[in-house]
Amino acid sequence: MRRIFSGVQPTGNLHLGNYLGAIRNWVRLQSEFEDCLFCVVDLHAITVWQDPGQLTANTREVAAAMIAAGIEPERNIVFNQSQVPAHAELAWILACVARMGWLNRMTQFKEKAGKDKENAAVGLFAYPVLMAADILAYQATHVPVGEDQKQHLELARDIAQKFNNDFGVAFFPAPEPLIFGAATRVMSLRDGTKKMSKSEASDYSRINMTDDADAIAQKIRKARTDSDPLPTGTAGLEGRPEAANLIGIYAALADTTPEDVLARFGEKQFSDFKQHLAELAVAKLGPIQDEMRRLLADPGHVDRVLARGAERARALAAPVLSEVRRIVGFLGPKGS
Ligand code: AQP
Repeated sequence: MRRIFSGVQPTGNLHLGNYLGAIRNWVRLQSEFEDCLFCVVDLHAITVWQDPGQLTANTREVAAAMIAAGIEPERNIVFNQSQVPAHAELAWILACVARMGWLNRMTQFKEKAGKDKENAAVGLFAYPVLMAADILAYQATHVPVGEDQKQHLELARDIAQKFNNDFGVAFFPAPEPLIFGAATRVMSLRDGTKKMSKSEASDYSRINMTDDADAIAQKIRKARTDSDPLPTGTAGLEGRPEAANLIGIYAALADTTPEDVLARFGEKQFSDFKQHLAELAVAKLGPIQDEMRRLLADPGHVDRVLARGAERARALAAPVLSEVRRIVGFLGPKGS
């Protein structure tokens, strides 16, 4: 059995990096795998403060973006994490398997907690354990992610293996990362060495999935670049992170390679290229945004899709959790 699990946090400002690095790849994978679970990971979102009303709205927005991008909720399991208690239950058990030293090495915690580590939520530190539980609760075999999640996925593999070793079972498969596509790491429009991120303070650093055509064009026009014209080959992008990022975004949106983009725009000025990039971004994102708006006008429908997905997810996770409880030695009614 080949089963996919992947998620996006409903932390607001869903952006082009989330789309190109994750959601668009899921659309392609849904026809290649028997089972796909696509999750709005709201339990992960609250590892940093979320306004409750905003969290609800952001959860619907991420679900709408997935569906608008082409994920079919009838064919896949689309749900929000908190509706399936198995995630939190398994996370606790796995937190007792994972080692502090392993989590201490996670770079995302260091980045997000910053200098004020003492004041970070315990949940932020334990985030990768919950991510392991998300995947293992369904015995998922493949996890499509962007580059930034690679380390967390390696940890999920280590946790799965340690659980199997500790209890002398061959229960959890080691989940494989699927990192593919032309945009595994979309960078900030303000700094080509930082990834495009929801939590970056400057809105000009990212293209949000809710930005209108004017905002997209303005952000691309204002995107940081150097003063040289575009090179004619990818070797000329060396040491030019902002140029490399914009070329990469164009290539990903046009479904082509950076070489092809440079064959067309090499020696041109950024002003000219940016205009083409803005037109392409608007043409590709516009229909998705229209569909998102249509879906969000009927929140009851989105909520029903998530509720139905959660019901199916609970049914898949139930036998896995039941077996985990038996393996660990928890007493309970047979078959619970
Ligand atoms: N810049 C990016 N380029 C490519 N892929 C990306 N992803 C995130 N940023 C980029 C991928 O999107 C999926 C969902 O990410 P997430 O919602 O779990 O949040 P994150 O990885 O922590 O990324 P964000 O959007 O930057 O949020 P904040 O600012 O809150 O950290 C994942 O598959 C991720 O790889």
